[in-house]
Amino acid sequence: MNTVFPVPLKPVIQPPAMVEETLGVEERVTLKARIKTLMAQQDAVLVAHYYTSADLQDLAEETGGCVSDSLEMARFGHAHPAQTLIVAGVKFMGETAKILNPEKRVVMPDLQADCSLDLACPADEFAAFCDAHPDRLSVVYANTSAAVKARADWVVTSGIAARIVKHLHRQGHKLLWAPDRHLGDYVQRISGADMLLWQGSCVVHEAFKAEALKKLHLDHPNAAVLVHPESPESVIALADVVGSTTQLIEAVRTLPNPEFIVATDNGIFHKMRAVASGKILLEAPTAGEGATCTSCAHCPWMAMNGLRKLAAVLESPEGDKNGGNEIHIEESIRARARLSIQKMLDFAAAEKAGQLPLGD
Ligand code: CIZ
Repeated sequence: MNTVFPVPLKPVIQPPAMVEETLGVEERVTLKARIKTLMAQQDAVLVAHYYTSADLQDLAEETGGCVSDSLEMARFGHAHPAQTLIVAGVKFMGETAKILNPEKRVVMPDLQADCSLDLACPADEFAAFCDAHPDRLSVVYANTSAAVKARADWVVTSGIAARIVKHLHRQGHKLLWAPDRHLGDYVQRISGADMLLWQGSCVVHEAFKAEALKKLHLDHPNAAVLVHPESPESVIALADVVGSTTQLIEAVRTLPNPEFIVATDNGIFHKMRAVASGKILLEAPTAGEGATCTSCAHCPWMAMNGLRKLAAVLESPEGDKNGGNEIHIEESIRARARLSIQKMLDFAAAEKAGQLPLGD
């Protein structure tokens, strides 16, 4: 299988400086109480990603919301009756919530919380990529803008990407993939599909180092190595388990190993500790020979979310363009993006119901 690289390697997007919210005990308690009152008044539910702060994850669970990956965040927000969805995560997650729930108010603690993959794939360049290859179906990762999703045939998350690509490959389709080159390469290797890959990458996963990981594993021979597929191939090659956030959490919960080396955003440790309290969790190294660690296993855009900002958003008048932090998407883009997301949701539902042909 020949994988051609028709687009230049995208420079790794320079992330903003890491500014994490730090709260004293009293301020945390006060903020949480204020946010809970405001949420009840505004008929709001909080959906938080595994990579956000422990405070936001706890608050989501304490208030009947959910902490999950982006696919489950979208599903949960859609099924929940609340009229306001608060999305703690990065911009594409808020956009996905709005795409699926145009009638709801969708707000985020910080609209500047972006994603290096999304930023590395501008909609006009992606459209030109598609136009140059009209014989191929386009499959994009969820970490893209609404406009890119609107141009794509399929949207996938990391948890379902390989299964959808295998399905499309069996149907005889050739594919375009964007924007994560490592995830695309991994999916291509395990599916055997003919894929042209966009050349973006995630600032967090790009930084994991294979040589340093080997050394750490030698010091912890009983540890299972868990790797997110946005990581470089050399790191994936060392994994006992390669999977999405939800799949890696499940591995920590179910595998008998006493220790785990985890190559993904360290925000996930909060949930991992909750599901497997006695186990030792180690961050996969982002330092060592040739290190270019800029994010050091935590996404600086995810870190922009916090309780103070969430309280401020809920306190600002609804519809206030400057303070409301509400997601708005032009209707024609939203409606087209919905179609490509819906294919993924329908595929997942058919899979669950055992309605796909064997092997899909
Ligand atoms: O889809 C998500 O939530 C992301 C960004 C990663 C994952 O593996 O779940």
